[in-house]
Parts: sequence; C-alpha cells; structure tokens
Amino acid sequence: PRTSDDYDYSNYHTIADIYAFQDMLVAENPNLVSKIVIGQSYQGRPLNVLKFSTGGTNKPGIWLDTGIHSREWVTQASGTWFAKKIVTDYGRDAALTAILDKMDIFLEIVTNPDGYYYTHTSNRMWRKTRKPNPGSSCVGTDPNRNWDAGFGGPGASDSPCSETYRGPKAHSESEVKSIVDFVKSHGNLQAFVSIHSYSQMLLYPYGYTRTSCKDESELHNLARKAITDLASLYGTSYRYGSIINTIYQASGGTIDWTYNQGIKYSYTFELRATGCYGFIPPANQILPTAKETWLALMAIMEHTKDN
Ligand code: ING
Ligand code: ZN
Repeated sequence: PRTSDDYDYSNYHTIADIYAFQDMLVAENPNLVSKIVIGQSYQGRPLNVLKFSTGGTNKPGIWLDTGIHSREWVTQASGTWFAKKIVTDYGRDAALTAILDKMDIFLEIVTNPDGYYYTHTSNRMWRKTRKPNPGSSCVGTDPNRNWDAGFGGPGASDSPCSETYRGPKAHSESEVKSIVDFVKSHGNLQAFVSIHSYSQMLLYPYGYTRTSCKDESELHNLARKAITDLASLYGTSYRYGSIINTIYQASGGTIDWTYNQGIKYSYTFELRATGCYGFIPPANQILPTAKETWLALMAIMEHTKDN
C-alpha cells in the first residue's frame, strides 16, 4: 500500500508492513501524529510509539499497547486499526475530538518486535522476547512477568524454558525497560491499557496479590460500562474484575506496575476468542474484534478525560 487508505486492515501483516504503515500515517497527518522511538529491542529493532497530539506541552496522556506477547496477532492488527480510527475520527467524532483536545494518546503497536518477527519466520506460537538466557538453551523472557510489581512471587516462573519465565531481574528486557523509562519521564500518564488475547476479559490490578487495589470500585464500575459498550456492537460477552480473581495469579505484570506508579486507569484486555481458534483467529475476525474493542477503549478514555 502507498497510503494508509490502501492498507488492508482485514488481514495480518509483517513487521515491515506495520512499520511502513506507521510512517505513512505520520507523513499523512503531520499535525496530529508523530513517531517516538522509545528504545530498541534486544535484536536492535526500533520500539516505535505513535503519538497522537493536537499540540500543547505535557498534556495528560493515555497509553495503549498491543502485541507485548508476539503470538497474539489480533492485538497488533487491532492496534493498527485503532491508529487509523483515531486520525479518521479526530475532528469528526465529538467524543474522540474532546479526548484529543485535552489529552495525548500514545500507541505502541508492535511492543515485542523480535518476537513478532519470529512468529512470522519460525514459530507462530512464540510469546516471549528473543533474548538468550545464559546457561540455558531456552530463549526469551515473558514480558508480562518482568515488571517490578511482585516480581519473583507466585504466578511466574524462574525457569528460562517456561512460557512465563520472569527473567533474571525486573525490567531486564529492553522492551519492558523502554516503557518504564517512558512512563517515568512522561510523568503524567492517566490511563494505561495493555492489550492481550484471548479470553474475552477486561482486567484491572492486582495480579500478584489478593489485596484489592484502592480504586477497585471505580475500576470495576468503569470496566462494566466498557464491556457493556463493547457488547452493544456484536453481543460479545466479556468477564471483568481483578487479574487474580478473574484469570489467575500473575506476578510482574505490566498494569500492576503502572498502577503502583500512580496511573489509576490501568487495564488489560484479553480480546475475543473465536471458537477453538485461540491465538490464531482467522483474519475475518480482525475488524469485528477491533471495532468492538474500540467502544470499550472510548469508554475508558472518556472517563479518564472527565476524572
Ligand atoms: N494472558 C495474560 C498473561 O500474561 C494477564 C493474563 C494479564 C496476566 C494481565 C497478568 C496481567 O498470562 C495472556 N493471554 O497473555
Ligand atoms: Zn498475552
């Protein structure tokens, strides 16, 4: 494709395609979209973040990421569609326009680029990063067990061969550390939404402890509103609640760390499962998944703007 209008949002794409898409979107919308490189992956790929901003300095921010687990392809595909949706709706849709007039949106589509490349070339079911582990023939760390929130506790593995290997120490993975540095240096993120698949759930902290987070009732009520909006499109039914009570105990997870940094609206999505497809939904699921998820994201972003 030569423009973002020609891009095929209803199919899966290589990392090269997605990176080219990001550059097209920036070139086509220079007053709204810019690309920030927050770091490099272990193998040296850029960690690109699209910044959607109508100007001003250090406006409050909303963070969205997709694809931290590389095999969850419907998330990167949805993230690409979200990016196009934002530029299409700004100035046309009143709710999105109001959000962007007050806040900046940051979107990292390919959050684990080495893993994503590997899912296209070698192993479609690769989840972790691609950094070797000294003393082991097994490669990679689970980037959703590597954060400094209950790091090393139950709900992660200390074995490099495990799919939930936590890594040698918190923030050992540059794909994680780059986000940590970005969050701290920005200093004014008010929502942080990390998108996974699959299970049809909307989750809030905590995953590493049974202790309720202090904003539990507000996060619970907002989750209910978000999944109600999501279901209004195709009837897809989501469960919602804290990570530990809704899916399982998990330590070192992304949103437990961001919540403990003071980002109140920290959520994780597990996007739809389609029958027995799991991590490999057919491409015809991409657009419905992205469109319904967008309604839930809008609910979270609007609430963030108003609070
Ligand atoms: N599920 C998530 C995982 O990393 C999760 C569930 C979400 C755990 C948020 C911790 C925090 O296991 C998938 N499918 O990756
Ligand atoms: Zn995941």
